[in-house]
Amino acid sequence: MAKAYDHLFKLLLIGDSGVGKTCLIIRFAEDNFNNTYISTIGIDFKIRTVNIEGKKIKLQVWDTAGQERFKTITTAYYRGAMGIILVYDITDEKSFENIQNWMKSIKEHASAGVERLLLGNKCDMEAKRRVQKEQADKLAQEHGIRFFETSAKSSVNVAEAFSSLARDILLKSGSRRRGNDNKPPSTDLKPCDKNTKCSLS
Ligand SMILES: Nc1nc2c(ncn2[C@@H]2O[C@H](COP(=O)(O)OP(=O)(O)O)[C@@H](O)[C@H]2O)c(=O)[nH]1
Ligand SMILES: [Mg+2]
Repeated sequence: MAKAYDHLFKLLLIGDSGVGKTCLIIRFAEDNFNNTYISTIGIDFKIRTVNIEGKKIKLQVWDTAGQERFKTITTAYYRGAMGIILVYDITDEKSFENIQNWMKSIKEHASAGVERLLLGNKCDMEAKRRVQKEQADKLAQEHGIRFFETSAKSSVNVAEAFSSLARDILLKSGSRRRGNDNKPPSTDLKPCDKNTKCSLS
């Protein structure tokens, strides 16, 4: 039987209560949106497998299940995470300001090499926008991470955001296995053609 997946990545979402973390996970994993109790109490995790660079990547996406309301997010939640999605709400300035605190929390609790991604959710609510795209672009650049505006409600950029994070983790793990983090593949590898033997010099 074919292997169900090539890699398993654990991802998690953090950000203030109400920014739409649970809805983003449900949109990504089930292509669904609901305003009902499930988003209030939260979920543990959901799974979706995506295809990236010819690899089947199983994404296990963890929700805070409401713990963020009580600031009780601990090291246990961050354990084993390979990617962390920081979420704010474009209609809520405070949630954007708090991204700095969530960044600190990652620094304190998560492993050093974790990939991060910034999302400004609820981009369907343009009329109520309080956070400009440029502000978030700047913040993302300062931290050297990617940024997307998303809507869990209208399904804008949700799959794109998760896939881009998974791709970054995949590329990073590939370069780590080759033992040269962030460097392009070795140039010692001679190209193969009909007349030359492939060799490593
Ligand atoms: N308009 C709009 N509302 C959203 C969006 N995502 C979530 N919401 C609403 O925001 C509220 C909080 O969402 P929830 O997923 O529970 O946030 P969480 O506390 O971060 O998990 C709910 O009423 C959702 O229906 C979105 O993309 N657009
Ligand atoms: Mg929630």
